[in-house]
Amino acid sequence: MPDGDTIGSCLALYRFLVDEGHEAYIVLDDVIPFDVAGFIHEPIYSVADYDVLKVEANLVFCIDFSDLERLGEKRIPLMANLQTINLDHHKTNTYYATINVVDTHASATGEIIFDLIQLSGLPLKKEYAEPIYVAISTDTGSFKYSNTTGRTHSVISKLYETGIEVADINRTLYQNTPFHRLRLHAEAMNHLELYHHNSCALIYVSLEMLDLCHALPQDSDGLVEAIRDIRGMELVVFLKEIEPQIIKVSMRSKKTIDVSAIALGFNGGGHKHAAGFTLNMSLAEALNKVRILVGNLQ
Ligand SMILES: [Mn+2]
Repeated sequence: MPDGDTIGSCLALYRFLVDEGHEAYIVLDDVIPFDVAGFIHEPIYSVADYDVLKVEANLVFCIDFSDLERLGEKRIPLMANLQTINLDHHKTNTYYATINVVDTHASATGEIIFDLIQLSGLPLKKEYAEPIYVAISTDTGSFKYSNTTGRTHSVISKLYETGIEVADINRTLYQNTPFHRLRLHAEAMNHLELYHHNSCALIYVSLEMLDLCHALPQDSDGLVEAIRDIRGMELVVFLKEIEPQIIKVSMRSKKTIDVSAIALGFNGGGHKHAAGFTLNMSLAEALNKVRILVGNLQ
């Protein structure tokens, strides 16, 4: 699912391009998270919608994703005939585009969008600053994670100068939780498994739990971070049943464990403290696999 950085970066770049007289389309084939939905005032096209439009695009910006597989197989041959620009900050980026602007020191892709607008010499407008703030705030966990740098804060201070309403943005992003989400989190917490003197945790959300709590798949967002935040917790592995044989595994670590290295072993990717991969097996089989993985860690 696209996150605040993906959407914020798309919106800022889109608004900038449109203001500069370009015809642009945001193509995003996924569910929009509830916390960022309120910032979108422009049309978002699914891949199917976009195909119907029959636009003769000559340039595609690939925003905030590390490899083409994330797009789904159908898009790769279509993209092969187009000029592509990859704007990303994941260290697992595969440099798949014609031009690759990959800055692994950027806290968020939003920071890279900010740089591009600055480089253009054109004014930074409030309409770009707001989604860039959303991008950076969400990808840094509200400026708490180790990807937050002095530069991140200096970028944010430039965003303030445009007159963005930060308190309002933060209310929309962080004080807006639907009740069924909390119910789902409580249900998952009842099945929490702890390892290595409570320093590693395994948690999962099954399709059955979603049903029970009348929750949506995206309602599991934030659960893995909440477990990570427990005192003494170093690693959290979260399994999410997407379909009966498709299990998405997300990992979060606090200090020393590099979860992107673990994810790469399963053809996944991500950052040192946040990474994931997919297992094509039943939830029960995936749980057993991950129990062994976590149990063997030191
Ligand atoms: Mn990002």
